[in-house]
Amino acid sequence: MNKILMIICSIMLITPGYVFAAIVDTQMQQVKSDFKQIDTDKSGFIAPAEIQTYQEKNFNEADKDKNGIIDKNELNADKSKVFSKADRNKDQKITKPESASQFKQYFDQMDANKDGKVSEEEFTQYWPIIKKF
Ligand SMILES: [Ca+2]
Ligand SMILES: [Ca+2]
Ligand SMILES: [Ca+2]
Repeated sequence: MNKILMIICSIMLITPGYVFAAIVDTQMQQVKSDFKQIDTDKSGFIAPAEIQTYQEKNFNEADKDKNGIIDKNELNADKSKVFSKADRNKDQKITKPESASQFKQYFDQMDANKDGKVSEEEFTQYWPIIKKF
């Protein structure tokens, strides 16, 4: 976390405050809209099943030819970095189980207080790191 703080500080030094604020604002809006999208029952928390639904939906969208594997071309077309990280063995192919286990890991990372659900606060802290804005 300190590293990130340092990066943010150095960005602030070289970027005029108003530009920086605008960037952060846009990112925050994106993160919040992602949260709303994943929290389908609008409970204010993301349940494991909800992140799974999100993962499946995104997987199916990225898997253009519907063969159950996201290959190199599909990966490049898919702009969400959350999928490229799922390719553990770097063979430029992501299978559904690979993707599912990656999202389970994201969930565990985000659930900082380990209560089995991800609050908006937990989400806004980790999602930008996971998505690597
Ligand atoms: Ca929910
Ligand atoms: Ca495919
Ligand atoms: Ca939690």
